[in-house]
Formats: sequence, structure tokens, C-alpha cells
Amino acid sequence: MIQKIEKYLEKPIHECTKESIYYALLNACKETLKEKGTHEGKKKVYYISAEFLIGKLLSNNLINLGVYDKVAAYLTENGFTMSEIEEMEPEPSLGNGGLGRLAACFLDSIATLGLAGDGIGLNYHLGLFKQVFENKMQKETKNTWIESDSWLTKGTASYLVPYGNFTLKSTLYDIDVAGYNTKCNRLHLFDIDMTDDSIVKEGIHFPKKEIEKNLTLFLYPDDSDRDGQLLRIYQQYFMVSNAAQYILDEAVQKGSNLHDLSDYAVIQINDTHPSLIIPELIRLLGEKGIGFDEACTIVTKVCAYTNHTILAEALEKWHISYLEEVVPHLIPIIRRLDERIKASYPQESIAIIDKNDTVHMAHMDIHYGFSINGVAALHTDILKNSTLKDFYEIYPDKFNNKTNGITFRRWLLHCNHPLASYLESLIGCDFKQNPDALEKLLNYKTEKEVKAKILEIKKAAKINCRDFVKENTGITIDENSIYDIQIKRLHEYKRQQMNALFIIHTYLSIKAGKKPETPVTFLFGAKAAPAYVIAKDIIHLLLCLAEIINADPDVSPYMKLVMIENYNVTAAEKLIPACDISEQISLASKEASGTGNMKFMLNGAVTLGTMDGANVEICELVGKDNIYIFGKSSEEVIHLYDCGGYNSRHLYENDSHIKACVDFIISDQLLAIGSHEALYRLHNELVNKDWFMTLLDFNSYVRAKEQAFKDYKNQDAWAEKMIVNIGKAGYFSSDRTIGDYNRDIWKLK
Ligand code: 26V
Repeated sequence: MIQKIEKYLEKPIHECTKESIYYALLNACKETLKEKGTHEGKKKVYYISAEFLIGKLLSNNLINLGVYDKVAAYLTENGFTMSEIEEMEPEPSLGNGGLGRLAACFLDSIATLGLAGDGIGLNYHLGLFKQVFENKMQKETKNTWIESDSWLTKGTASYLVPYGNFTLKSTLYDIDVAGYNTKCNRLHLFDIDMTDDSIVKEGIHFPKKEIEKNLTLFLYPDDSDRDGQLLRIYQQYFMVSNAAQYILDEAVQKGSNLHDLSDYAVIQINDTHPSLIIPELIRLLGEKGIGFDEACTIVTKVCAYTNHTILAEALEKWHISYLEEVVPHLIPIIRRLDERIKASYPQESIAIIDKNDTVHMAHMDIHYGFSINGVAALHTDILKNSTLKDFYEIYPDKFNNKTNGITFRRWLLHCNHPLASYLESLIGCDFKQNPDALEKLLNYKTEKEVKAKILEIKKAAKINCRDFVKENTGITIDENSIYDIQIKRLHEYKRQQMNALFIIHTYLSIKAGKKPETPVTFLFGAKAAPAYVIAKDIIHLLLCLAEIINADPDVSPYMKLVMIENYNVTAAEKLIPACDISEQISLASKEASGTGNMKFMLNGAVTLGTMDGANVEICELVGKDNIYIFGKSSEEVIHLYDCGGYNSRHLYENDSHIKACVDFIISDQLLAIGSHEALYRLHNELVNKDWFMTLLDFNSYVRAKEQAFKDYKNQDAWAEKMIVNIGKAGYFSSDRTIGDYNRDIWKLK
């Protein structure tokens, strides 16, 4: 490896810039990855996803290639550090949140388990927007991440993708995905040559109708109008038509006659963005002479669908007229697929095309896929018993649960070297490939020395994080304070607003003379969808609160509030190792799984959460003494929705404490520095709507959180909680998840 690096450096390393060292490392890695070769097998899994939130790749690749320590030592010997070289790498902007990061963890685990599997998606030039704060508001700017030298390698495949009025030709870019100490797989990202970044003018605005120029510019372009929605369909069809052509070509090359496609391919449809692959495959099989009915049977043996949300507004549906405009050739197929279902099952609730001529993408996946899975035990139960009950009654055997997981290579070995190497010295290195081996740590949970060392590692991570926060925001935080962290997409159901109300509660208590015994730092990181007004108002509230709190000499010694700008994977890697309390406070039933919760636990944070998503499984594993649970249960919440029994105004008017906290949002103090419009809108939302029941869980949240702060003072007992959390995290390795997918769904040898 070092020889390869020196070859690419072209001159002695001490004469090189950090940038040229980064490029040398990049190219040396790419060469080594190529030499490793790819996992091959008769049958392959194709993981199709609109997002792959892969994060920076340099360190991860060095770790998986088994050369990280050697390369790090080489850099140090020559006066450089790995972290300063890593800073030269732009983070790929190919994902948004948990769904995309899950896809990235899965690629790592598929390769690590030695399975033949490719990711297929799009090569967005600007990807998800870059967030900047201006006047304490989120502003979206473009995020140019592709440089002339990058992890992308131009592939050879190219296909024609037919639309209503024109045809586009694709270009393929590949990224090699190294398994840990094994061969590679590939992430295939399709693109068009005519993409034109220069059409993006102010912020992230661009002409939505110029499909030949804008198709692969942005991930999730604004779809608040018709043209935006059409563009999303153009993108989705481009992704799946390329994928389908690629998969069929590859199967034929391996000897398939296409009647036996399911012996060669299994397609995991990641949420509904790739659902058009079903009619597209039927169309392509038809072109190759396979009749409609047989094509349906083949496709139903090949496609499996993962559901990632029960939120109705997030389950994709398109009016048929939109599909008619973009992909008219798929319409007769979609209609026939729908008619077949209606012939056997007349219920409107499971129709593909409903009486308003709206096409339900998830319904197509369930009828014409062989497997449907949820992403945590509770989520799958809710799908079976409530959201998708009518489908479960027809197809009980298709439903299965696959609790999410995270790759320990990135979320422990890479982001927390000191913890990983300490664990190795204590319990050996098995845990890197057999995550259950982390349980050995539990034997040490009462040992003084081990507890002291775990606390020492946490403290060092908090110091690193303090420096990162200073650089990112200019705010000085105290490493001796409790780090209470909520980092995730901004959405009302995730309830960052409830955390904000707690911060107001703490601020008001300090002002009233009640000082916390241990200072606390509240850290947030979150992007709001550009058209999601209330989510942006919540960001505004947090930034206003930060300005007031951090500048107040009576308050700031006891509490600080930090909102990280442009939260992304790189920031997560800095924040997660430093966390004491992991905020997982969604309204029960709404968070399908969560995966941040797993990353925090693995790095020794204690969860403060509701009985939602994978928190339920975390709670079962660590036991009630090692997690802080609060709030209403999913059954209670579902019941309240069913009977319309929740009234936030009632709670607001009858609980003076709740009223005081909520009213602070429109206090003179806040209105003096914030936007009246945004703050009143948010206040009104909480008092008169509060769809995600913030006020309902607020008191219980305050009690649980204050108990956690109190318990933190006993560092000895706290360290034991940390150790239990780390020791029990093995179940949440994505290697376990992928093993489960393969055993139950993909069945690759
Ligand atoms: C999308 C949208 C888009 C429209 C506005 C509202 C809304 C709300 C939620 C979503 C999420 C779509 C799917 C998704 O990203 N789900 C996440 O998947 C993760 C991986 O399985 C899981 O851990 C998270 O709990 C789940 O929210």
C-alpha cells in the first residue's frame, strides 16, 4: 500500500500538500480495491435505493482493506495526521437520513459477509442541499461534492431510457465497496452526460422542466408543485429502468433464459422510490417475448419490498395523469396489474389504482413482491395489525421483520478508535466480525479500572467534540458538562420541539434560581426539508434560544445550546462518540426504527426515549436500569388517533407549567430577536394542533430527563450503564441484519 501511495505522490511526501496526499491515498485505495475483485455468485442481490448516504470513504476503505494502522503510522512518521488528510475529502451528498445511511451500512455488510450484491441508485451532482444559517434561519445552498478525481469510476454500461416525448441515454459510475478483510461489491450510480450544474441559480432554484439538464442534479428536488412531482417520477423511472436493464443483462450473461430470473437475481426495493421497477421489468420481459402473466409471476419471485415508515404523507402515491405524462408506456401494465388484483379482491383499501385514479406505489410492491418487511419489531407489528392490516390478512407469509443495524466498522472502529482499541485489549478482536462477542464486556461491568477507562475515553471524545463545535459554530462548550444530543432529520414526529420546550423549562428554572447540579450542553443537528415550514420554524426557535442562553451570564455556566450547521455523516462521527444522553423521543408508533439510537448505544451513550421503533428492542436488551423510557405507548397513541381524543389546547390551558414553557416561544425576549411570523406559527401549531402530541408526553419527558441528569452525577453507576449499553449493542450490527435478510429473503449461497 505504501508503495502505491508513493507512486501516486510523484514526489517526496514532505514536499506534498495535504490535498495531493489525499488524492494519492484515494488512488492507491482505488487500485487496491480493484485488485481485490468482486464477490461473484450465480444469484445476486440488487439493493435499489434513491439514497446511499455513504459518508467519506477514505478511512473506511483503509479499515476494510486492513491497512489503516499502517497508513496512519506512515503519515505520522512524515508529519501528517490521518484526520487532517481526511478533511480534504468532500462528503458524498447522496442521501438524506436514516434510510440512506442504512443502505450504506447494508452495502458494507453485504460485502463483509461475502455475498454477491450491488447497490443501484443515481449519481446526484449536487445531492442533498447544504444547510447554512442566516438570520437564525435555515437557508439551502448547493452542495458541489464531485471533484475531478473521486471515488467514482466510469463504468461501461449505458442504456436508453424511454419517456413519453424523448429518450435519455445513461452513463454509469461505480464506487467499489470493500468488505471487511474480504473482496468488494459495487455501488452503481446512473447519470446522464448532459446534466448541467450551471442552471442552478439562487440557492437551489433551477428550471424544473429542463429534464435533460436537471435530472440528476438534486436528491429530493422540491415537489411542492406539479413540475417538481413530475421531476421526481422522471428520476425514479431513470433509476429503475437502468437497474432493470442492467439486472436482466447480467442474468443473461450468466446463462439465465429469464424464465428462471429468480435463480439469478433478487431485488430489494428500498422504500417506494424504486417501485416502478415492477412494471418496468414486466415491460422488458414482454419485449423479450415473455407473456404478461408469466412476467408477473417472474417479477413476484424476484422483488422484495422494505417499508420504512407508517406516516401516511410519506407513503408515495402519484396521480395516474402524472405517470401518463412521464411513462405512458407503463400505464397499460399498471392498469393490468391493478385489474388482476381487483378481480380477486374488490376492497378499495388494497387497490393499486384507487377511485381517485391515484396509484399507490406500496400497494404494487406488496401485491407483486414476495416479501414485505418492516425495520424493527414494533414497526412490523404496527404494519401487520394496523397500517397494512388488510394486506396482512391476504398475504400473512409475505410479512416479516428485519430489525435495522449499523456497521461497526464505521460506527465504532472508524469513529471511535480509542474505544475500539480498548475493547480489543480487553475482550479480544472477535467483536469486529462477530458482534455478539461484545457481550464479553459485561463481565467487567463492575470493575473499577474498566469503568474508569471507559469514562476516560468518553471524556477524550467530549474534548474532541468540543473542538469540533468551536470550529463549526464558534461556541465554547464545557467538556465536563453532560452532552445531551439529538441529531436526525428535522420532523415534527421526531419532536425536536419537545426538546426545545425542555430547554425553555431549564432556562426558566435557572432564572428562577434553581441551578442544575451538573451543567448540561444540548446539541442538535438537523436539516429540514426546504418546503417544510414548521420544521424550519423549529430550527429558528432553537437558534433563537441558543442566542439568548449562550449569551446570558446567569445561565450559560449551567447550560449551553448548540445547533450544528449542515449536519451530515462527518459531523455524526464527531458527535456520537462524545454523547452521554441519546435523545430518541419520537411519538410512539411513528419512528419506524431509528438507527442513530444504535450508534449512540454502541459508543456508550444512554438512551432517553419513548417505546418506539428499535428503542423497544434496546430497552429489552439493556433492561430498564440502563435506559430512560417515558411517554405514552404506541397502543395508547394509536387509540388516541383512532378516537380523535387528543386536545393539546386542553393541556396547555390546564397545566400552568406547560403554558409557561409554550408561551416563552412568543415572549418579548424571543420576539425581540426572532421572526414574529415563525414563532407565532409554531406557538399556534403547538397549542391548536400538535399532531405529534408533544404536550401529552412533555411532563413525563421532563421527569425522565431530570432523573437521568441526577443519575449522571454518580459516575460509577453511570459507567456501568455505559458498559451494559456497549456490551448489548451486538444485536444491532448490520452484519446480523444482513444475515437475517439473506436467510429469510435473498437466500444467496
Ligand atoms: C419521509 C417524508 C417525506 C414527506 C414528508 C414527511 C416524511 C416523513 C418521513 C419520511 C421518511 C421516509 C422513509 C424513511 O426515511 N424512513 C426512515 O428509515 C430508517 C431506516 O429504516 C428508519 O430508521 C427511520 O426510523 C425511518 O424514519
